[in-house]
Amino acid sequence: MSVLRLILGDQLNEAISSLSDVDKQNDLILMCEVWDEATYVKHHKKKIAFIFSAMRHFANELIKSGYTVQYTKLNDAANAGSFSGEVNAALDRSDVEKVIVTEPAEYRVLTDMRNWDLGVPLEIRPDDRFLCTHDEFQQWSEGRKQLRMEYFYREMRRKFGILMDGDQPAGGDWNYDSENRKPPKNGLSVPPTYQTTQDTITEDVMALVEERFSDHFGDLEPFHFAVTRSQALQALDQFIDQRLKKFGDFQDAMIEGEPWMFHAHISFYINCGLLLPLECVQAAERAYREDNAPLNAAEGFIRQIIGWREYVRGIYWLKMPDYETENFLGAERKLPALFWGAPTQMNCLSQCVQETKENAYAHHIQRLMVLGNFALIAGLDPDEVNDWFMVVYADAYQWVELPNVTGMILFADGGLLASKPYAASGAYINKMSDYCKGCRYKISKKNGPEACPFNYLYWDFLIRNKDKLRNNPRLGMTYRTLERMGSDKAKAVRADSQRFFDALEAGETV
Ligand code: FAD
Ligand code: DLZ
Ligand code: SF4
Repeated sequence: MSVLRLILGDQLNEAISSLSDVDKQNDLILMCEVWDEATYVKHHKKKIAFIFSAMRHFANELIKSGYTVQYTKLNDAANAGSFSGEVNAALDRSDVEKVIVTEPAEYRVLTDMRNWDLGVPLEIRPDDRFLCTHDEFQQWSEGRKQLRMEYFYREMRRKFGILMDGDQPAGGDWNYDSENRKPPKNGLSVPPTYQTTQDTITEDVMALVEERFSDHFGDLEPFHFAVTRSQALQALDQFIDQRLKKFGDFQDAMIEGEPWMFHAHISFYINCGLLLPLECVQAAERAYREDNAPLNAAEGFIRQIIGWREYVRGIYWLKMPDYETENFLGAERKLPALFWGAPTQMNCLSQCVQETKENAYAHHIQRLMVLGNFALIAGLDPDEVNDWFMVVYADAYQWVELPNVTGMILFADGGLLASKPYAASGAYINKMSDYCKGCRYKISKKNGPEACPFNYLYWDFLIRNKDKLRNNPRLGMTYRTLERMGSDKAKAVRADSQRFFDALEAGETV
């Protein structure tokens, strides 16, 4: 009798809890490419190729290390199409006394798994790649009137002794966010991102994706993601050596034609297991301690991983399943075709969508302050926006995507995750990018057909949602400015926005 250890496509690490007590001689490892997972949303082609290639490479590495692996490829004739079907088929094939799996990262999969009827026990183990357990997050959140990332983040710093000098934060402050906002400057040179050449495993997978997923969004080629742990570690090293120094200063900056900026491009690797969050954080701290990176850069990067990443995951598990249907602002507008690449004259949106289509990646500020900001101020339906963000990025999993969309960009949870909506006029995009220079709209114009749509949609959003947002303490000044706005100006804002929405609904190019 053996134990069957199921490893999912985002659990690709030998340190995964389901393998902690593995018996190499007797136990079976099951990995499977299944239609259900590849299509529950129509993932970007690059994401499917990346996951399948990383899964196949990981299975080969396990085999080389002496494990017995049963691996089902998508096109295998007997592929059952689902996790439960594949586990049942493996149980039919072998003499198994028990199934062990690490807890799936998504609520959808865990709920399904809890209902499996296998005829042998199923043990679901905690996923200890995350630094904060569900219970710890629940305890931290209990009794707090408001949940704020900053306080959670400090707890994580203390708990793991990260960037701490004794019991004090390195440098004396917990957070150097105010030093993370330099606008792009002329002549800023961005190093090329990590690239691998494809091997035959990746080539096979790319052919499979072309054949079976040709109707999915996104460009399959060029494909240069890391697909093994050692490649992902090289990508991390390259970030630490070449980009981290400037990550802090230019974390919020956007430059046309520079999709990668000084970001790390490792979310896809951390989320699927090729990298572990703690090792990424430790690498950044080491660079700071060895004088290879300034504190604002190391702290900014570390905050994203042990702060935001763990915090959004905590909120996800605290609030699911209700979190999926939140729509505090009652937003109902359909997602416009420009999100799928239909032409738009708004240069910032056009650039961000095009880069998303090419790379299955956009950096945080593109997601938050261009794509997300537009979705918020245009009043797009949270379901449609969530679907889009799940489809288009190679790092998308619901546990991290949903809180970022519903909580961070759409304020659809009424302020649970963020203290105020991240709404902004075109002035923010103009300050932090060079997109406006190449735009048909005029950033300096506030109203009329030539005006930047972000300028009037921003005020229209505040007017439309006044009843729900007026009492938000962080919007007090904004609403006082709105109240001082003359009625002619407010009418112009409303008329311009109506004209814009009519054009959008009529399918015109806005
Ligand atoms: P860097 O900017 O270099 O940051 C380093 C790491 O910090 C990232 O790799 C990531 O692991 C973590 N991180 C940074 N910001 C966040 C955040 N807000 N939430 C969670 N982790 C964070 N991230 C995903 O991993 N998957 C998603 O599906 C996803 N959807 C998003 C949707 C929206 C609307 C927004 C605003 C953000 C989303 N993010 C998501 C967070 C963030 O944009 C990406 O993690 C980041 O852009 C990945 O690129 P990077 O590795 O270069 O990140
Ligand atoms: C994202 C993804 C895709 C596209 N396909 C598979 C697959 O065929 N098999 C698999 O084990 N995992 C896949 N994944 C990752 C899963 O969606 C992920 O493990 C679950 O959503 C739990 O987070
Ligand atoms: Fe975007 Fe407005 Fe700037 Fe055009 S002018 S790029 S729409 S912010």
